[in-house]
Amino acid sequence: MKTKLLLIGFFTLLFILGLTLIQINSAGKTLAENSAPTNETRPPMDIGKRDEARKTTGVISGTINSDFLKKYSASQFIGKYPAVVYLDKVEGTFTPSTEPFKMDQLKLVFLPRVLPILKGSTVRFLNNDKEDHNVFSPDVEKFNMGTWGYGGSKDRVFDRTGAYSILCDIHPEMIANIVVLDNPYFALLDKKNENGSAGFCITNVPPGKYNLKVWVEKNSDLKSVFKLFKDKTFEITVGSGQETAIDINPEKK
Ligand SMILES: [Cu+2]
Repeated sequence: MKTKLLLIGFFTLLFILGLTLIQINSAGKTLAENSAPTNETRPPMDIGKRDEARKTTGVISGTINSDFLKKYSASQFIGKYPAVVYLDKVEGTFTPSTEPFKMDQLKLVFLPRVLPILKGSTVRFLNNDKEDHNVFSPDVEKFNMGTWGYGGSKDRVFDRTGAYSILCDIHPEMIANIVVLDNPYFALLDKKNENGSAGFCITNVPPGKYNLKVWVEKNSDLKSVFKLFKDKTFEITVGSGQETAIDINPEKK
């Protein structure tokens, strides 16, 4: 009888322990999902397509080692550097997603700070602040979308490639960037690595030889970094089913 009771007690404990572990695990996951950057822009691929893509395309995984990273921390820019790594001149026609990308205005900040998109994509500008905001850009097509208040939104299609500073004429400190690109092979420069470099990863790249370029926000104190990368290209060859690594240092000849 005593052994039976002990056994029941033991299994009940195991059961409770199991439940607690599951809870901790799912809580951890939610936390990670919440802190994930909001500007992951590509829609998810179904698994069959993804496996196929893995066999026929390649991945570029790189790091950028530059003094600029030593000066700036990604946290200054809400988790990501205001920089985009992209492939220049890739042949083919690319269809933008029909889903609009979102750029919010919250606590007097544009979110995300940098939004790279494929040409022809739509951006939905939101306002989740209790005060009015405006959206305008002095770049490329030059536009002013007007001013609106809490809960409102306006859409805009970006048909011309180039980098647009996104500003608000009510709050001069507000800034974001929309980088309109000719092809979908681009990535945001991600968080800082332990060695002081920053990482990026471009997936589903068709095999071939490419020129990789880096765009950096040209405003404020990043102007010098923008110039550093402006006319630089970095050659890279991508093989199918392979991951190609590249280490970029713009200061090195
Ligand atoms: Cu504003």
